[in-house]
Amino acid sequence: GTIAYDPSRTALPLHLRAAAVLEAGWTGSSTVPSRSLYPHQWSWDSAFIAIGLRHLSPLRAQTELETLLAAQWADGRIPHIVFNPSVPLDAYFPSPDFWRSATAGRAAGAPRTVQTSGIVQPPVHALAAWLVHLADPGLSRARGFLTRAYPRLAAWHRYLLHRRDLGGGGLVSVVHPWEQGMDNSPCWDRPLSRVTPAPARSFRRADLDHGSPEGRPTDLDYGRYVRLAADYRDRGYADGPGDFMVEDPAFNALLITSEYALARIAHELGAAGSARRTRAERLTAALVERLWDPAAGMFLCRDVRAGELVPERGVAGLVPLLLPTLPRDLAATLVRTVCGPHFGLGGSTRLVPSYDLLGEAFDPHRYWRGPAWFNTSWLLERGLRLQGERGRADALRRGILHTAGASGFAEYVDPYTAQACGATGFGWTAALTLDLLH
Ligand code: 9YW
Repeated sequence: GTIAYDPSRTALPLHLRAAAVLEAGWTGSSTVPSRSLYPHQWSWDSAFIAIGLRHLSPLRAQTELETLLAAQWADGRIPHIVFNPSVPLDAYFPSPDFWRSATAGRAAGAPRTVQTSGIVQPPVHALAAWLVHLADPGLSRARGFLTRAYPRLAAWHRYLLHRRDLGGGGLVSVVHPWEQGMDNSPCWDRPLSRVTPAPARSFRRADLDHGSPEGRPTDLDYGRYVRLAADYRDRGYADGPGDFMVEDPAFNALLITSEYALARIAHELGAAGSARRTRAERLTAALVERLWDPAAGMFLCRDVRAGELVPERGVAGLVPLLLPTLPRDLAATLVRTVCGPHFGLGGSTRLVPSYDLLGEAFDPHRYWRGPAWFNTSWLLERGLRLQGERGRADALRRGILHTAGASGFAEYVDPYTAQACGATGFGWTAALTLDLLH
């Protein structure tokens, strides 16, 4: 084959290499997660990418979020993919002709001018908008960035809190593993086992053209993903009880973190943020009440259909370290769990694995079933710092920067050897590297 010039692998300083990755992924209005594997705009990728992009170009970072927000549905949902019309249909599955947002999503208020998926991803956006604003408040005010973003972000949170409280306990449920963002985490195995897979021959996976099968979800997983998404679509993307409903600790902790950011945004715009802060505290209490597992020493997922916690330790259960009103003893327990045998931070691992090192389903190379990812490590770095764990946060920061550079900004890495897996030149890996360098 040909040897392509790959700026992510040269001897340039880390920040220039990271900047080159983001430059290569910029389409003119947003950034692709990966040119090969993910050639459209992804919702939580864009939030993380904007957080890094703000250090290179605050204007581009604002534009990244504005492009995503422009695809918001009238019911408030922010779709997990905004499709690029100039990319061939068969470059990614499921493509726009699967989701049929403009027709199937009409009642839910899907946009007419742009094609999107109909599910969502974790709400990192208000946090991203606030951090982007802080990078250049003068430009942000001059462009009315927050004035325009605020009502959309508020409607997004309203959608989640009012349409997605399927468990009735105040927390948000995801209705598809793709919504939580950790597609094939072992945490979904049990709730997914109730879903009848769509026949393998009824769809064609495009991911296997680019990624190696051992590092990707299985065909059986995909059959279930397709079935769940098609059923949701065929119900007109209306929200209500379904086969798969899970309250996830990372999704909800990110909503709470973004609710605090919305309080700050409201204050910047001259409104009161106190009601949002009170709500964030109430949600934190609900998270503890519904998802904390004292025996595991961490948060677990709640399978709403079965009415029980899922006995699997995923990295999502550590993300509530981000929450400022987490009870002290729980925060201390979480820190012990991150550094203990199940996640190994500072011992056997330098980045945090996506799943329990001692879990039965652990696989160091298969996507969200063990490999370490950079967005979750970035969130935990922030969480450790917030909880006053400066030494551990500094060590994790060094681990992220070293591994990102050495792996060519990999999508994910083997948590023990740091060997690169999936795509290289990956958007949020480069963006969050830039953020940690600042
Ligand atoms: C897929 C884009 C997305 C991420 C998800 C990740 C993966 C899409 O890629 O999902 O085809 O599997 O799991 O979190 O947003 O980077």
